[in-house]
Amino acid sequence: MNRCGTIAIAGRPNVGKSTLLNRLVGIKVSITAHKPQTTRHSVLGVRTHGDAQLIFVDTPGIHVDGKRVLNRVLNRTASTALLDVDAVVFMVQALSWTEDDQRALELVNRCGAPVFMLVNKTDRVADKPKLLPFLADLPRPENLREVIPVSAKTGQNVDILEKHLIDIVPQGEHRFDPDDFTDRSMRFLASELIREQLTRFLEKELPYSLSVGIEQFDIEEGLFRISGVIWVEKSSQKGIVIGKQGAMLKEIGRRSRESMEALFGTKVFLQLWVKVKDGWADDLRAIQSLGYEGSDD
Ligand SMILES: Nc1nc2c(ncn2[C@@H]2O[C@H](COP(=O)(O)OP(=O)(O)OP(=O)(O)O)[C@@H](O)[C@H]2O)c(=O)[nH]1
Ligand SMILES: [Mg+2]
Repeated sequence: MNRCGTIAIAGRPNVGKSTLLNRLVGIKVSITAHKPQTTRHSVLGVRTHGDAQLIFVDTPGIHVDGKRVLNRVLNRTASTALLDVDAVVFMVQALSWTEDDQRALELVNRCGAPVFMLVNKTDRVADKPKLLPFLADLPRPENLREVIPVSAKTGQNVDILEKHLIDIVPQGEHRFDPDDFTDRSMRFLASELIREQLTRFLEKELPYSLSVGIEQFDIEEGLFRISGVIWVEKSSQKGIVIGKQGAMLKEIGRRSRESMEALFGTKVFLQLWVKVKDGWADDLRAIQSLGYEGSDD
């Protein structure tokens, strides 16, 4: 009898949820960056271990300061993803507990599924004994099963989590082919890889105001021909994205193309354009038109 379960990965922004998802799945299905709220969609990652299929839902980081519409939509996307799952991986960062962690804990407590609490980035803790009082004082989720110190980056202890999850998934038919690793289209993954490079290069200059659309995705013999539009809020931001004599856009394009070639295993021809869409991060309809799920109530 096969087993199949859905596991949400939740926590405040920047704790390493997407890095963990990619490690659990074995390839990059969700983009990562140092900037908070990098993940904006609930991305599914799938890994099949024999008779047990684990379907992971990466969620946007839960953040208390919900003034901007985009932030509220992201919080809503995260809490919706916690409904109806078989387990929750609640991630926090070693030696750090913030108001956002508290908010994330409240949402995790509402969902009722068993919780595995991961204390991530332990590779950054040089003085390991310091972890002990932190672990002892951590607020405990209601349905806590295990607290596991991990490093999503190095993979340390991620196998322990994986074993626990394989043990608890309920009986059920597999929803994905064993070779599938995500429910997202190549088109979506391509747009995310562009957004990843934009977020990494322009971390300080362009808070939240970027979005990417794919206008062309043609599969030719031995080549993917892709063109993408980078949407910014103001024309001044357009200049920043393009850079001096186009240098920034060229570098972002080169890196995006390389990560697409690595993910798709084929040559990619990539063209990027930058366009201005006025005030989109504050405009719910514009956000929805760019493909974000969720509503703002
Ligand atoms: N040193 C170290 N860095 C990590 C680890 N896990 C993640 N990071 C880094 O932390 C940053 C945030 O990682 P993400 O995986 O994007 O975090 P996230 O929780 O998905 O963030 P949001 O999508 O914004 O909510 C990136 O720069 C990662 O490389 C870890 O175990 N150790
Ligand atoms: Mg993320």
